[in-house]
Amino acid sequence: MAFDIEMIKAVYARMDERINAARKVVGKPLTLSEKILYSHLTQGNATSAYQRGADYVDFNPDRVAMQDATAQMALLQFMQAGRPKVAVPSTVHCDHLIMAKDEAGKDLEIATKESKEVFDFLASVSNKYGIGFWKPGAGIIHQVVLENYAFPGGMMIGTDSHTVNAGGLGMVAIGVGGADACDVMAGLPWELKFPKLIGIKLTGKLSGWTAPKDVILKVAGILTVKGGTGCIVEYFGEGATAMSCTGKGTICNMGAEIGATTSTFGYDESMERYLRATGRAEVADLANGIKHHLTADAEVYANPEQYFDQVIEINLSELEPHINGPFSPDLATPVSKMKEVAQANGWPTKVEVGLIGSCTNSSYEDISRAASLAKQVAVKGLKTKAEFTITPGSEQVRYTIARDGFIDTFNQIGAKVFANACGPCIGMWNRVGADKKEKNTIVHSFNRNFQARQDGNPNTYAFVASPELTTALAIAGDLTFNPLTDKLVNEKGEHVMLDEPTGDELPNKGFAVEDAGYQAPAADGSGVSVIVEPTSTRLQLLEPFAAWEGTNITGLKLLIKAKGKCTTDHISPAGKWLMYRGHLDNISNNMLTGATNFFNEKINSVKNQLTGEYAEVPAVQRAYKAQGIGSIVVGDENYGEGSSREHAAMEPRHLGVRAVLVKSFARIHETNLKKQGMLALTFANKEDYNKIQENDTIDIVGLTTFAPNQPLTLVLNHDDGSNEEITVNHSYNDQQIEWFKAGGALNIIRASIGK
Ligand code: MIC
Ligand code: SF4
Repeated sequence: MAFDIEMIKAVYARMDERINAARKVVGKPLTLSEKILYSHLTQGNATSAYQRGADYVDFNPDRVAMQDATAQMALLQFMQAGRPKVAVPSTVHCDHLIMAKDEAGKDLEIATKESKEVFDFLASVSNKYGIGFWKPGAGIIHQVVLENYAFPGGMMIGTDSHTVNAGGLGMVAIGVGGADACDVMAGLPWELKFPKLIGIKLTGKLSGWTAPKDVILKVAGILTVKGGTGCIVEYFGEGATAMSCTGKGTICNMGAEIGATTSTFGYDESMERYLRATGRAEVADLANGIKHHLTADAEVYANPEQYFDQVIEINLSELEPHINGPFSPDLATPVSKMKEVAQANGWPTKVEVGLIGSCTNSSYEDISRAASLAKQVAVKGLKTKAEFTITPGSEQVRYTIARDGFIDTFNQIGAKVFANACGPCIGMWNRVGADKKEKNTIVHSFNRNFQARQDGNPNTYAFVASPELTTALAIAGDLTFNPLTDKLVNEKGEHVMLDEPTGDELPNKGFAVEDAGYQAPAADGSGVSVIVEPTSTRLQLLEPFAAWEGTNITGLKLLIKAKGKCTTDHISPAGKWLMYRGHLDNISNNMLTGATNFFNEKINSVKNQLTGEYAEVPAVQRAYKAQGIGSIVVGDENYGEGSSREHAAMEPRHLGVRAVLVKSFARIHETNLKKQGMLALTFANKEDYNKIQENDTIDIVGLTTFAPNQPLTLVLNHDDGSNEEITVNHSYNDQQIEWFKAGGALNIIRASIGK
């Protein structure tokens, strides 16, 4: 039985009217993205067309998903909103807090003990407020959502940047911070700047070694980590329809790595097959009934240049497998060029570990294709050179692949099967020897490979590839091995080639599972109590942030001028810090500890302007806070790229940083800063980054007349007594300015309780 079928019926029932209204105001055929967006307007039927990339629009998403590491903050905020029950179907998934070390069973047992307090908290809040709860071990949020909740034409938000994965089933699914999720669960509209649209036409057909992953690895190479910012990417063409639904999920999933708001595909037979295979024939039947609304109008795909802001065409028949990395997911190298490129860059070529799975690539198809390679190891007399690990995406996938013998096949090449959880992907990997910080290479089928992300070692060169190629490179133990052309030497000294991977899109015998790990909420949760111990180190109830003081903000110390890439992994690292995701004060001790200080090129070492001494970033900021002095953080391009974690915005807010001034922002992080009552500013002239000096005291002028589209002025007071003014831009609309004034969006919801 499908979850929330009545909600899906209601969405489909209104689509015809809403899409017709939209077509009228837009005045031309519609893309799929527009159909979904316009049929989820808070106002109901569209009365005017929105300008892409310019207009802020209120939407009513159909559902909300949260994972354990971000759900804690989201729900701590929701608890303050004064609502008895969530307004839309919502779920919590326990996947980020399980350390991968030995094997699934043992690791899970340890994690459930260690994080008992947090899991109990999430389970009881879910129970109380009507939220579906997926226990530790049930699987990774995005895989569980794809298997159970995603539906063509739907719109959802989730407190994780890879929520976009559900685009594989034709949704518009968007990653957000917890405060946004809190709004939607409280029944408020959700605001988004109407996105621009990128159309990607896939011609030809995937074959041989090339996998869906290679499509997105290639796209990342073309668009870079910033290229999708503010855009929805819509895929279409014969190559798209010929691909599996889960393959589409992989492509959408990693669309987060190009900064895209989300990615999506039109409803087709692959989606129908997947819905039926995952027990949702009813949804497939409903979708078949309104098929034409679940894809773009025919004119759009026939002449995409007229309807999209940018069009890219990729011929899948010619697409080579790619390997992206190290340290950035957009550094794309075709497999045939790796030898040359690795040598030129001095990348270590011995592969130490191959890791497959994660929310990006753990479908039945992925695993069966990887297993077809693992099988060849024994048959061809080979020996696997690297270590090999698997993190299945859900219990349903794990149970089914175990039944079908794939786990046994992997065990024969010495694999470790970790729990159905994020594990190494998010740095929950107790990798032996990582603390020695040796230069080494790993290859994985995950989506992100920022420095130190997987094992905490900044000298680990992590490369991203398809599960098939990851398996082949692990067998070879060599990053430069090209399975399309190269031979391996087996134990007998013979030269052998690996055969192309083969697999099944869906299990022939159907999916199976004994206990999927789902816990339904109480029908009436009013009697359920949620306990947060005041002495807890892992959970802390939130105190409201102070409102704006009503004046210009002056005398801010420069906390750090961050140099180069500053992702959310640099601002609020994960790994060991994940344990404090529910305790704002404790997690604040990781604030910006991964960022590089422009002035001394060191990580986590900034000057305390009060003493002249260098110390760790959180310590310096706490020293300012103790004196009641505010500060400002300066950054480079695409600041806050990566995760949706709002801790990266709440920590500076909590510790007294007032503004973040950068060359450009990643979307989710910019919104998170606004939501928490911070000033998110951009240089009007990017060169002004160079004017910021280490001992600057900075004033923000113009706040008493703070208004949309009106720049503010910053006065840089240098320590030689001189000062200069620079102009800074912002993207606040009227509503967001109210958040700033109230000291955060939540203060506004709080104030409305009882009204
Ligand atoms: C990630 O992939 O970086 C995460 C961990 O899933 C994050 C969420 C988080 O930081 O909790 C994300 O992508 O949003
Ligand atoms: Fe988990 Fe990694 Fe997926 Fe994020 S990207 S949800 S950490 S598996």
